[in-house]
Amino acid sequence: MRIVVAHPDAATRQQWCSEISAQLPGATAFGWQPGDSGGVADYAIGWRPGAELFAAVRGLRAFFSTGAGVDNVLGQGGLPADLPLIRLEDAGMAQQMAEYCSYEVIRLYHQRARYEQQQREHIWRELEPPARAGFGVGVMGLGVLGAAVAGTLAGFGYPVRGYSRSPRDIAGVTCFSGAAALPGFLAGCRVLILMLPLTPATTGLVDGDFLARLPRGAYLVNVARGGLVIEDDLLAALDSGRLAGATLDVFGQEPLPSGHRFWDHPRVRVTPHIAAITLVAESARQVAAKIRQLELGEPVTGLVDRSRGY
Ligand code: NDP
Ligand code: OXD
Repeated sequence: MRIVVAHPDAATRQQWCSEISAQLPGATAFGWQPGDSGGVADYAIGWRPGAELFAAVRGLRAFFSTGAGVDNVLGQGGLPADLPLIRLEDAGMAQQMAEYCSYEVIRLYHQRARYEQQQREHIWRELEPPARAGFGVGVMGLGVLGAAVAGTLAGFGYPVRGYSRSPRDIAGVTCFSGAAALPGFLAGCRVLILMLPLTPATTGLVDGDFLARLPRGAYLVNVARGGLVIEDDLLAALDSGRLAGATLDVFGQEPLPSGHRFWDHPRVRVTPHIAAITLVAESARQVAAKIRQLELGEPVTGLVDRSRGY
């Protein structure tokens, strides 16, 4: 069996080849980048593969995304319409995501930015904590990662609400679904965490009208994809103080250009798309297990529904 790894970073490509070879003895794993000749392979694994891969490599039976999101694969074009596209499911990302989001929520609830300011000014003053019952935390997207984030925050005792396309049931989480429920969901979000995939239906969803439905002084955490948000509308809401702040891990353009206003905005916290990084060893174990199932003719989970885009 031949497995091609198409990842833009050479070291990551190499790591995937080693881990997959260790998991599937007998298989030949080889790296590919644009400009390389292709040949024949049974499976491809990659991130932003580009149309050139699919023109160069023949015989593919499935493509495995090295991320949970597949917009980077679908958005590039060239993926044959009948080639199964399989994404990572958790593979160590749910815990990271739950920790990243909990850190932001707990920091806000405990007013750590104000205490840090007080320290700079040598002020010793206890601040009144917000009423917990009024501190609604909304998680938009209740899939593998969103459900873990919502469940973890509910475990901390926050009033957590979640929103998804189809109805979900998560212990301790008030679940909303469908477009008609969106205004009611947003109205109760003191903090809104975006955990949606980037699809035709979610691109640009978070615009001025959407943000205006959040309570005044709400806080946005985007750990999903930058393309969900109309950046100018977000900046306007932050400038006016309608939104108290935003923690942004993902952006329309990555790396975030050095001149972008987000970098220095006093109400914005920026991280470089690290909310949940791909753990190669764990992910390769998951991909190898699915390859073994496919080889046996068994169905696998994580198959992307191309009509939905996730
Ligand atoms: P899943 O596919 O498991 O979950 C997606 C969720 O979003 C589902 O609950 C789905 O609803 C919901 N959804 C999709 N479209 C809509 C819509 N139009 N309206 C309402 N709800 C919708 O994805 P994961 O949880 O595994 O990952 C989520 C995203 O996180 C990824 O797509 C990726 O973009 C991002 N990500 C970011 C990382 C980072 O480091 N910043 C790392 C990893 C992932 P339903 O339940 O009805 O299907
Ligand atoms: C992913 C990501 O989709 O890293 O896994 O963003």
